[in-house]
Formats: sequence, C-alpha cells, structure tokens
Amino acid sequence: MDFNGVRMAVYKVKDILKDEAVGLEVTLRGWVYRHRIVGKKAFIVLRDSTNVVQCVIDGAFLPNAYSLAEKLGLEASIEVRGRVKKEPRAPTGYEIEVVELRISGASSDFPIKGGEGIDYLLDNRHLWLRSRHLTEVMKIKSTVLKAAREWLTNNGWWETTPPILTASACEGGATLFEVKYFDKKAYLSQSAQLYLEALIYSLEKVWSLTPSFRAELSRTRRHLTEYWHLELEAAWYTMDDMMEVSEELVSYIVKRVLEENTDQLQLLRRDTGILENSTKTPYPRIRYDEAIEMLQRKGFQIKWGDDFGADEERVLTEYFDKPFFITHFPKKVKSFYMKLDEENPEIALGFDLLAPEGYGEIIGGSQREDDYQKLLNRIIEEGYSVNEYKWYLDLRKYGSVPHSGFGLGIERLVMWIAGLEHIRDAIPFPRMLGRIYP
Ligand code: NSS
Repeated sequence: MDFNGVRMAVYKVKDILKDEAVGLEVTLRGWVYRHRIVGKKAFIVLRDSTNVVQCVIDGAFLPNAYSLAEKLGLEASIEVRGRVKKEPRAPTGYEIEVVELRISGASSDFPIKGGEGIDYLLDNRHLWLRSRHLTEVMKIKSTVLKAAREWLTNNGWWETTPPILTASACEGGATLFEVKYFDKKAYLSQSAQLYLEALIYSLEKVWSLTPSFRAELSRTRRHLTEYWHLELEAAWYTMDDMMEVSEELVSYIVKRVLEENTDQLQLLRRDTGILENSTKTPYPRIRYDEAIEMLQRKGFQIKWGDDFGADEERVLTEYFDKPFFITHFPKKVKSFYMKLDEENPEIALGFDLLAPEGYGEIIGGSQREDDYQKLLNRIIEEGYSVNEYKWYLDLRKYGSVPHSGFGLGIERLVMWIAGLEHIRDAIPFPRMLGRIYP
C-alpha cells in the first residue's frame, strides 16, 4: 500500500495485538465494525479477517481525517496508518493512533443494525456473513475440512470426484430433487456412495467431498436441502473396520479444531470439555435393541422396528459423554444396499454415529450387500427398477468383494463442534425448505 509515495507493509490485526508491536507504525485494511465520536476524537473499531482493533483519530491534530471519520458508515472499507499503543480500555487491549485514514468503499445505512428477526437476517445473508458469529464458525469449518483431508491423505485414501447429476436414487425416492436433463429426467445426488462403490475395484480405499441434495419436507434444526457430504468406501472392510475408521477420523478432526481454533471456540463460548473427551477413542457402541430399551426406560412409547427421530436421538445422547455408535438396525428402516446379518436377515449391518450433547446423527454407514442375487432380491422387494440399477448390480458380477462405507454430514459435524443451535449457521448460504435466496 502506498501512503504519500512510501510503500508500507500491510499488517493483519492479529499480528499487532501484542506488546512487541507497540510503537510500530503500521497500515491496516478492513471494515468499520463500530464507531463513535467523543468530543473531538473519533473511535473506529476496524475489523479484518483476523480480529478487531480500535483506531483513534484526534481531530485537534488531524482535522481532515477527523471529518472523513465523521462521515463513516458502519461496514465502510478503510485503510489506516498509525502507531500501535497498549490500551487496556480498548476492545482488544491495543489501539492505533491514526495518522492517516482513507475510505476505500463508503457505506451508508448498513441494513443490519442488531435486533433483526431471523427471516430478515436470512434475506440479508450476504451481509450477515460479516458477523462475528458466522465468521468464527466458517473458520472452524475450514479447519474441519482441512483436518479431514489431512487424515485421509495420511492414511492412504484416494480422493475421487463422483457426479452430482444422477440417473438413480441412493437414499430412496422421497427426498429426490428432479431436474430436466435434456429430454430425460435426472436427479441431484443424495449420496456419492453407489459411484464410490464402483471406484473401490481399482482404488480400494476412496473418498469424496460433494454437495448432496435432499428434498426434506420439514424444516428442522438439523436438515438442509443442500449439504456437504464426506463419504468413504473401502474394499475388504467389514462394518467393524469402517466404524473404526469413522471414529479415528472424527476424533482427529476434533483434536485439530481444539488445537487450531481456541480463539473461535472461546468467542462462541463453546464449553470444550466434551470435545476434549471426544478426541479419545474408542467410542461406545450399542445395538439398536439396546437403544430401544434405553428409550423405553426413559418413557418413550417405542417398539422394535420403529426408526429414531431427533427426539429419540437427543435422549439417547444423554447416556454418553462422547460420540457413540448405534448398530444392527431393522432392515426396514435402512436402505436397500445394506448387507443383512447372516444369523438374522431382518437386521441390517448398518451403523450411525451420534454426536453427544443432544446433537444426534452425524454419520450413517454400513457394510454393503456384495452378493448379486441377494441385492437383486432387495431391489425388487423395495420396488425399484432393476434396469436403473443394472450397473450397480454388475459390480457384484465381476470380482465382488466385501466392502463398507459411510457418509458424514459436514454441517452436522460443524454444528456439534461449534455448539450451534441450528444447522443453517454451519453453511454460508443455507438451503432449506421453501428458501433459496440469496
Ligand atoms: O442418508 S445418510 O445417513 N447415508 C447416506 O447417504 C449413505 N449413502 C452414505 C454412505 O454410506 N456413503 O446420510 C449420511 C449423513 C447423515 O449421517 C447426516 O450427517 C448427513 O449425511 N445428512 C444431512 N445433513 C444435513 N441435512 C440433511 N438433510 C442431511 N441428510 C443427511
């Protein structure tokens, strides 16, 4: 940046909030987070991507900068040059004694002033993203994605790129989004699983991170219609092997967030006790039958064969202080592709991983049916078109192998780690029932 012909290093706010920076003359760029005029002084709290710092302009010495500052609106973008001072009364403990101020982009009457209702804030999501709360969550999400990629790379998994436009359902027709594909019908992917299954015959251990789409017909705190789906699939893996992979992965991600996002977790007032505990594996495992008993003991009118909703899951989480698995579900509450228990074919070798503190399911996975005839029977039993799944059945005809996989909802995981009330805050532009703007 060029001030009066002199090139100045541009600092980030976080790098000057320390005693070693006191006395330095620095240049900062950012946005007006707050500002007020007291007597002949202007106090501007400048925000950049790293933090906020108070900047003071003394009108007695800098009349021009002072009159610029008087006109500043919330969220205007500015560049300031000045000296770093320690100031315990300032919001972040230091302040800038400004010697020069420039306005890059003016802003007047910023639409978000505080106290607005949720629908208004969602309509103004493009501006609401500047809030402290959403900024901290986005940073945590970035660490979550980085950590997942680190773990997968370090453990020999191949990243792959399955399609989003698909010709068949993975998780049932009820939540399919239909799109016009030239003169045909196609669907937005609910899961990359079926395609990942095709890739294990060459790569053995594969993963992908893609958007998944679900036409969810209810608005809940944990359902989006578009979410980011991290999916793994591996040849030769049993359900137990895959559960181990999922607990290693999740505990690693939590550990990395605890290391890298101390400031964010603190700003979000996240109690980290349970997160610390969740870095330790193994995670507890219970079977569906036990979960039913646990719920009945808590007064639920639930019987064998019923599926769990958010209420059931919340109550089950009260029994645990870290994520835990539920396994061996009745086949009728799970998808057609799951392998059935050899001893009791009414039971599917599926597992869910539930986050504690009331959050519930973050992962759904299973061992897959690898026998051609059994899979064909299941497809017919569910009333699906055999022709549509011909390619998927082929995989069982040419060198079939036992294999397993799972899908992790990134926003579900972020929601739990960041301690959010609602999943919409785990994604910048949430898509939910009836809403797609902005
Ligand atoms: O339906 S899942 O339980 N399982 C599958 O889609 C498998 N085909 C994945 C696989 O084995 N490769 O969804 C997996 C996860 C689930 O546990 C949630 O964490 C998340 O995907 N999920 C969602 N997140 C946000 N919003 C919605 N609507 C949603 N649905 C699932």
